[in-house]
Amino acid sequence: MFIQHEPPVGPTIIRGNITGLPAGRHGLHIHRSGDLRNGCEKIGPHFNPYAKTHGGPTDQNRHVGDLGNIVADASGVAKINFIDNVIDLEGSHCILGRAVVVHEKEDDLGKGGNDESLKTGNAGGRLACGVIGIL
Ligand SMILES: [Cu+2]
Ligand SMILES: [Zn+2]
Repeated sequence: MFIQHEPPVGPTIIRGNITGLPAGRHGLHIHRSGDLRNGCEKIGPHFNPYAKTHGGPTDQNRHVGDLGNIVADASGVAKINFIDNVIDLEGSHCILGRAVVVHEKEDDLGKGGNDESLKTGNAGGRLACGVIGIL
């Protein structure tokens, strides 16, 4: 769930449980498109309307879609409850209709020291994705 009380003003709350994951840290991103006609393959790169490099959620230099990592426990459950100050539910940072993605690996938040780190955080394959819709 993405909750913003007065869009596009103020933080967006991100909350929920994701089950069935391998234990450990997994990158969480908003990718540009919500086209799930071919699984998670056609959703494009990280949502990045300002052509910035990849980063962590609290970095000045980040894609709008960079939400950092979630952590799955030994039973494969990631309990998510945090806020983000960049994504919005209206306006130019609007994430509605785009895809939220859980990655195979940990996101290095742009600090991996290679080109891929500044594009994807070396977060690896896409384990799961979904379109962000309106409740
Ligand atoms: Cu991603
Ligand atoms: Zn990114």
